[in-house]
Formats: sequence, structure tokens, C-alpha cells
Amino acid sequence: MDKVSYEVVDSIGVITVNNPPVNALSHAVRVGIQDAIRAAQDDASKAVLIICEGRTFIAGADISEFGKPPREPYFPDLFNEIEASEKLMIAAIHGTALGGGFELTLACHYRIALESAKVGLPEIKLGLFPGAGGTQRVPRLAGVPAALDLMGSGNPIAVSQAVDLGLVDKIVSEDLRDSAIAYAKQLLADDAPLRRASELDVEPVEDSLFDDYRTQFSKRARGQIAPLKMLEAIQAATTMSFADGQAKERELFVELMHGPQSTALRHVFFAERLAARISGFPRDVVDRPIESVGIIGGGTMGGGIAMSFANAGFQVTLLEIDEEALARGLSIVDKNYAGSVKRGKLSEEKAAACRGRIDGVTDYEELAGADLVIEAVFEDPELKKDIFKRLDEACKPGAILATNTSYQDVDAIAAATNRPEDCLGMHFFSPAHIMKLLEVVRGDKTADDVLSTVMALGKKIRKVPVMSRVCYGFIGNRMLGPYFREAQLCLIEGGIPEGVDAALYDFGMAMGPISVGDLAGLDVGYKARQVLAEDQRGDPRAYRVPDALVEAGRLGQKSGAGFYRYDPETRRKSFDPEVMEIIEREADALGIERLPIDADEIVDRLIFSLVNEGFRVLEEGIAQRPSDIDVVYVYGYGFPAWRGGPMYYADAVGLDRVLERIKEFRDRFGEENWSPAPMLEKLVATNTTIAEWAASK
Ligand code: T1G
Ligand code: NAD
Repeated sequence: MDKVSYEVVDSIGVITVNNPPVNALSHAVRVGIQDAIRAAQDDASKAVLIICEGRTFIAGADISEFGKPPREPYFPDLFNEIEASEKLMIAAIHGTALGGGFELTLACHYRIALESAKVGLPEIKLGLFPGAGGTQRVPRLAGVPAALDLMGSGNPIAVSQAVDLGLVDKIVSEDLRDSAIAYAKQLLADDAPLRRASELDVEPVEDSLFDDYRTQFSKRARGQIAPLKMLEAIQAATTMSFADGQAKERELFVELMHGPQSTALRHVFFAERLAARISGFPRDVVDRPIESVGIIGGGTMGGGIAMSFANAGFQVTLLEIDEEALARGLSIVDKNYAGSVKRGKLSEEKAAACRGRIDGVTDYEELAGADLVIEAVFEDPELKKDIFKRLDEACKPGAILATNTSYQDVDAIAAATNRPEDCLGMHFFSPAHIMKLLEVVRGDKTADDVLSTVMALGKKIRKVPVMSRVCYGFIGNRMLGPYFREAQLCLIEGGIPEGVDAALYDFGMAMGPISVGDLAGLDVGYKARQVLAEDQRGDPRAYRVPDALVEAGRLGQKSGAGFYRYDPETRRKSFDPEVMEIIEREADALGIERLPIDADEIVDRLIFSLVNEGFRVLEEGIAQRPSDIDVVYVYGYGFPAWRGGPMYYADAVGLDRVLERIKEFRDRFGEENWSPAPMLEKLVATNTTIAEWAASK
């Protein structure tokens, strides 16, 4: 099947792209478009239309071709040829015209779109920027600020907004193909000019505008170079001719394309999509219909989970233990919606519509008809088992029963029912209406259609679903154990909270480990340790300080003080000498001589302990593949996407270097915390990267 076809309809040349699933601008498509344009120049057509089959207009360059030797026609040359056409070139847009797809339309002389369509330049999310003329044409058509906003955020905009910006000329509600042919004929009848964006001038702006955006990007995209290179390319549009500006764009773009950050971000792009697949899964699994959802427990998590489903159009029933708790839970939901409206994330109408889909109840009978029920009560395994027993009695046959537990044994909870095949874990992350990660925990008896249904549902509620098998803490929280252990050890051995946090923050983590502890609440870990016997609590050096803080009433942000003191108004954190006294006292009590510890060592100890545990998670089959671990950490734990995730990062550093460093830590700190994972040793011994191992599976 040709990916590009061409015919003349009623004197209009119609170029149709058909390259499922998203009409990516692959080499074959570029050749097809070039051939068609050249044919059109010499045939009877009076104007030429570019339109796409399938669910969307061209959603960009074919990302799977990146990193391979580029093949002609190159994007800028093809788009310049489109623009140079002596016949009117019109783009007809539906779905999402993104990246190189949108840049192609900007090389056309006119653009028509379905009202439901969106356009955008998401390259920044791949560690790139528009490299096919976008940084030169958008400023000429829509101005510099619009260009900086569109390319800086990478988020698509509705075509109605694009019309306001001068990036789309006409919107129709239906029959795009016929409407576009009629539009082309109207332009001909009106003797419309060959409007070439490259010939337009850029409206001048103050240099200070670029300084403001540079500061903004440095904050918002901390550690990333693409936004600053993008800014440089747009600035070139204000000082250079189109041709020189385009050459500058290409030079900066190619540099990024071959750089480590974009390569890592492209890994995350495909890893996210691969995570949705269950290896070796039967193809004929039929998902169960899900329309109504029940949530048990309206606390920190229950409320956010309810909003995620309501925002995606599902009817939600939130059950709490009593009316008072229910009112408290629903008021949190109302506050969150008011906050989303205030921040402009949701319109007043949309927020009201979503809120309207959430009902509050205290009676289990109200859940009899639910297709799915998610339990999010206190992290107490016995309480959870009781609730699953009650759900087993109350819910209809075929209803899916899920637990949002952070650590507990999903199989043991499922065994409290007579239908363990209908049970699994759905582990959301806080705040649940914002965080994208969803760990889907497959129990021993979880039925295939239950797992498949929930994996697909994860996408529907705009989460990134990753499958985990059952173990204490699943993929993410399990690996977090050694990471937090090392954070506490670095602290008691000689670090200070600000120093440990700064090391990981500068590495690119969204937040340092000490601050994360204060955010989650130091009492959560303390309570979990209190139910364990002393010899089951692990290395005392790793918990004596947080225990001492909790016993001093310092629970973290929720009590105004933890490792830091928090301003009650601004919640801004500050250093607190009282904490250093506690750290030094506990170090003394444990006979530890505190010595300076540098940032590189802190980073290596925390990240390599994470990676080492990641190998164990793979060895035990808890995670299907290494890239799933990367997706879990990028979307659930603030690991910098531009480093690709912990397992990808280990490959980038070199597994031999990682192993060498782990062995060094073993020799210094002991086998108990630092015995290298057998899989790591095997890969180094066979000189195999994680990526090669994964590809061999
Ligand atoms: N290249 C190759 N494959 C792509 C692709 C692309 N651009 N976009 C999607 N796919 C695959 C994806 O891997 C998946 O495959 C299937 O299509 C469905 O995608 C010169 C350099 C369009 C909004 O960044 O944002 O142009 O897993 O599951 O949720 O300046 O895909 O089924 O095998 O995501 O409906 C810029 C990337 C490129 C857009 C649809 N473009 N794509 O979302 O489906 S850089 C982008 C998306 C560029 C120029 C530069 C989304 C989507 P599989 P999906 P979806
Ligand atoms: P929370 O204390 O904020 O809320 C728990 C809610 O459950 C309370 O409102 C309580 O009234 C309600 N509840 C208790 N017993 C009940 C019963 N018998 N019937 C109905 N409702 C009952 O706790 P949370 O932070 O929302 O955590 C809930 C679950 O989610 C826990 O298993 C926790 O481990 C898990 N989790 C928490 C986080 C987090 O960051 N807080 C993240 C992921 C998962």
C-alpha cells in the first residue's frame, strides 16, 4: 500500500497521506509527497491540497528514524519546495498536526482545519525543538512570544486559538476533504496570493523578552539544554534572513538530535508505549466494560482517584466510613477542583461537570452495580482484607476489585474473597489526580481479562500504566527502600539535609530525598517500623534520626517541621539547627565519626542502590522489562526524563563502572547493603548492556 497517493479532483490536486497509526513523516512519506508535488507542478491542477487518512494529520517526524543516517528529501528542503510551489498549497488538518506535521502545514500557503483538531510543536518533550523551519516560520506568522510559548511548553493548542494566532486560516465542522477542495477553489476564485511565511518579516521584540524566557525555561526545564537552544534558534529569526536562520536552526537541531538528553527522552517516549503491553499475553482477551467506579476511603488518595475517573467521564461513587468522614473527603475534592479552576487547568463548567459525576455514600449496597471498586483506606492489611470480604458480598459478579495499597500483599488481600481472579492492585501516586503513573499489580490469580481491562483503563484516565508482580512495595516503593536508606546513611555519616537534597536535586531529581520524606510524612515510616521487631527494622543508622524527629513531634510538612522547618504561610522550608543537634546526638550514640561526604558520592550511593535493586526486581520478574522501571521512576518518582530513568542511566554510565562503584561501596560499607545483583554481574561479565539484554528477550 502506497503511503502517499495523488489525484486531481475537480481541478484540485489532492495529495493523501496514509501511514497508520499517526501518519508519521517517515522517509517513504517524504518521498511520496515530493513526487506528488512535482507531478502537480506540471499537471492540470490549479491548486494542491495535502490531507491525511486515518485518525490524525501528520503527528510529526517518524521518531523511530531518529539517530539513523538522515535520508533525502530532508525536512527543510521538502518544506521549502512546498512553499516555493507556483500553485497554491493548502493543508487540511484533522486530529493532531504535531511537530514536523505542523511545520509542513506552515510551509503551505493556507491552512484549513476541522474544529476538533489541535496543532502543536512537542519536540521539546523529546529534547529537541522544531527542526524543519518551525523556529523561523512561526515567529513570522504568529510573533516571537507565541513561538516561545508554543515551542517552550510543547503542548498542543485548539485550532480556534491557532486562528487567533494567525497559524490557521479556516475552520470547518465536518467533511474536511470536500470543504478543503471548496476552500481551494474559493481561494482561486478570490485570486489569493502565494502567501509564503518565509517572506514575512518578524515583528521586532526587546532582547529582554529572551532573557525572561531564558530564566523561565531554566527553572521549568531544569538541567535541559533543548529549551535554550530553541530560544537561540528563534532569536536567529529576529536577526537573520530566513535562509540563514534556517541554517542556524539546523545546526542547533542536529547537535541536540545526537546528544544524550534527546536520546534519553526518545527512550522514555517509546518505553511509555511499550509499558502498556503485557509480554506473551493472549491476543484474544476481551476487556470487561467499565462505566461506573466505586472508591472506598476518601482520604488523600481516594479523593484524587475519584477525580481521575470523573475527569475522564466515569460515574464515581465514593464510600467513606461515616457521614463526617465523607463530608471531609468531598470537601478535599471540592478544594482540588477549585484549585484547578483557579490555576486555569479546568474551566468552571468542566469542573462542575466532573464534580457532578462523584456521589458520596456510606452504604456498601450503593456499590452493588459498580463495574470496578478501588479500595484506598488506611495501610492496614487486616482492614483491607475485611473490606474485600464486604465487597465480595456486596458487588455484582464480574466486578473488578482493586486495592491502592502501597506495599501490602495483594494476593493475601485477594484471598479474603471468593473471587481472587477478579482482584488486583491499582497503585496510584500522590496527588492521584495529577501524578501520571499507575502501577497495575498482577496477583497470582488475577484473570487475563481483568489485567487487560485495567491496563487499557489506565490510558483512558490519562495515566501511564505499568504492570508489576506482587512483592513488598512492587517496583517503585521496593526500589525506593535502598535509595532512602542511603540518604539517611549519608546524612548520619557526615551530610546535612540541604547537602543530601542538593546533590540529588542537581542530578535532576524533582525533589531531594530528605524533602520527599518530609512531604510524605515521617510518621508513615515510623508507624510501619513500630509494628516490626527491632531486628526486622534493618540498619538502625538508617532510621534512628527520622525516629528521633518523630518522637520530637517533627512529622514533616504536615506538622510544620521535620528535617526542615516550614513557614506556615508560604510552606517555604528552612534550615533548622535543632535537627543537626539530633543528627549529631544519634551519630554519637551509634559511635559514628561524622566526616565530610561529597555530592558525587551521595548521588552514586543513592542512584546505584536504586539500580542494584532494579536488577533484583528484573531477576525476580516483578517488572517485565528494564524500560518499565524507567517509566515508573520518571512518572512516579521525579527521576529526570532527560536521563532516561535509572536503568537507562546505568547503561549510559556503563554497567562495568556501576558494578565497580557498587563493589567499592560493598568493601567500605558491607555486603548487607551492597551485594551486587547477580544479573548486573552477569551482564558485565558478558559485556552486555541492559538494552541489548532487553532486546534479546
Ligand atoms: N513517530 C513514530 N511513531 C509514533 C509517533 C512518531 N512521531 N507518534 C506516535 N507513534 C506511534 C507510537 O509509538 C504508538 O506505537 C502509536 O504510534 C500510537 O501512539 C522535524 C523532529 C500523536 C498524540 O512528538 O504525541 O517532528 O506503541 O500510543 O495516545 O521538527 O503519539 O502502537 O507501536 O501515543 O493516541 C514530533 C508524538 C516528532 C508526537 C497520539 N511529534 N506522538 O497519541 O497514541 S519530532 C511528536 C504523540 C518532529 C520535526 C521534529 C502521540 C499522539 P505503538 P500513541 P495516542
Ligand atoms: P488517608 O489516611 O488519607 O485516608 C484513608 C481514608 O480511609 C480515611 O478518610 C478514612 O476515613 C477511610 N477509611 C478508613 N477505614 C475505612 C472503612 N472501613 N471504610 C471506608 N473508609 C475507611 O490515607 P491515604 O494516604 O489516602 O492512603 C490510602 C491508601 O493508599 C493506603 O493503603 C496507602 O498506603 C495508599 N497510598 C498512599 C499514598 C500517599 O502518598 N498517601 C500513595 C499511594 C498509595
